[in-house]
Amino acid sequence: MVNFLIFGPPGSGKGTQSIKLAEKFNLTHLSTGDMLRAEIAAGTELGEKMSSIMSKGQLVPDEVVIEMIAAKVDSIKGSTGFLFDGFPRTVAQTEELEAMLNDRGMKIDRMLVLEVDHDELVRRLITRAEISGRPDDKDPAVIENRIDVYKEKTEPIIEYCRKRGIYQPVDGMGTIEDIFRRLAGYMKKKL
Ligand code: B4P
Repeated sequence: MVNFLIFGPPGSGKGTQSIKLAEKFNLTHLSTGDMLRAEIAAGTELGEKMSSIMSKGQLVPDEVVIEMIAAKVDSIKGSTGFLFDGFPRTVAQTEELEAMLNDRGMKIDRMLVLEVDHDELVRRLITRAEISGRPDDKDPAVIENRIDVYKEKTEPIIEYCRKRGIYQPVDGMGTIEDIFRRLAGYMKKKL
């Protein structure tokens, strides 16, 4: 099995590219953002609790996403590899993911980091708000907060992965197809 992290600030194209890459390389796509939004849509108790945190652009507690991911990984049989999208978001989540994968005879093989200019991130999210109606995309102040949270809590994972020799920066500017080709090129080298 080969496991990838797709990484980058809000609006960098993680979700967009993960869907295409998972299909091309026959990987299991796991997005914690999608899982949390599914809980909200289903009106579960967990979803209700997480909804206000997410609409403010904050991170939900580490233990919530770790539990969700572990249950999902264990429920999937016969996968050729996982593509983790939007997870991990903190160094603590990264340590937990590594431990969880190691326990199951796996590891993180590559971290692909989408690099996108600040103004382009904001533009993409504001555009998405018109279609998705996502509360965390509508308000420019919430978008800025999400970018700040990324810098403070999520970006330190890059240094953690760099030390392990699995960090791969990728130019995330340009068309969806151009970026897809770049990412696929790096992934092919590991598969
Ligand atoms: P996510 O669902 O992960 O949302 P995101 O950061 O906005 O990225 P997403 O993948 O959706 O967007 P993309 O860049 O593809 O997280 C949402 C919230 O959930 C978080 O704020 C947090 O509260 C919570 N959460 C999730 N995981 C968590 C965790 N592990 N720990 C704690 N909390 C967690 O795309 C954005 C837009 O740009 C799209 O409309 C797309 O069409 C467009 N786009 C993409 N590429 C483009 C391109 N090249 N050109 C033009 N537009 C493009």
